[in-house]
Amino acid sequence: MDIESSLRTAIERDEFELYYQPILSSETDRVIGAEALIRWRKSDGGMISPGEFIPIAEETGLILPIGEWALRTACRQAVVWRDMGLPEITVAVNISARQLQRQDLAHVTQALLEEAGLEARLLKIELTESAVMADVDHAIAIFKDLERMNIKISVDDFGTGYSSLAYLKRFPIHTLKIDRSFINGILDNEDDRAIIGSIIAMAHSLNLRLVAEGVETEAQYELLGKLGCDEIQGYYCSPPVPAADFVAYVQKNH
Ligand code: G
Ligand code: G
Ligand code: MN
Ligand code: NA
Repeated sequence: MDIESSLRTAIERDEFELYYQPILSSETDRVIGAEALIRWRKSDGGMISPGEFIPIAEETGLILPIGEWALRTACRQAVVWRDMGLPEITVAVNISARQLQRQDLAHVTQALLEEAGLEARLLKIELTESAVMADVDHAIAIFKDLERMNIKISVDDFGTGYSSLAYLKRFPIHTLKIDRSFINGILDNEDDRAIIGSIIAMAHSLNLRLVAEGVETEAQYELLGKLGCDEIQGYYCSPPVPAADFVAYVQKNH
């Protein structure tokens, strides 16, 4: 079977799973969020990475049902964590351009929140800079709907596209996630450090929160905290892990 036909049946066969990567506050060093990242385990046991199948899901439109499954699953998981009495954790779900193009993203999201019984403020929607820029007026309209519903929006992979912070000011967004390509060099490259410093300063002047992605070492973690970065995500803290391991991580780091 080709990957497209296997993808078509993967939801019915329950082959998808969400992993969760912790996001820490640099102020408290505690877990305040999780990014949900989809995993596909085929019936033969083989794992296919999202980097491989998400583009196909986008081309074929299968990202619509898969994306809805991911949103529903993440909302339910957040309710489970809340009801376990874990410290408050915001769950971020990746949404692709194709999902944003739909008129009813806000409605679908509202319905899934209600179905799960999750407060809107505990959900974040992550969109890449390029998905946002693909149709700016439409994105702004959808973001306004989401904002009215009290759902926060993060711009993912920030810095890899062509948008400027001055431009993003038009959008009702809450958080910028600095792409990991900027984090790699901050310790030994003065230019990279200067770029991060100015992104942080400008973002804060626009009242945006900043997350650094791809933080892999303690030295990077410490430096980003000093530079004023609000939240940290990366292998240094933890890779994406199954839900049960995420809970263990939160309990250990609290
Ligand atoms: O998890 P990984 O570490 O391999 O993620 C690879 C890419 O797949 C990332 O760019 C991520 O944004 C994307 N991705 C992971 N899960 C989802 C999802 O549920 N929906 C969408 N649209 N993209 C996802
Ligand atoms: O949605 P986004 O494209 O930001 O997806 C995050 C991707 O980055 C996932 O594929 C995740 O597994 C990966 N990732 C998370 N932390 C790190 C890290 O510290 N280093 C690297 N190289 N990749 C990471
Ligand atoms: Mn993301
Ligand atoms: Na990213």
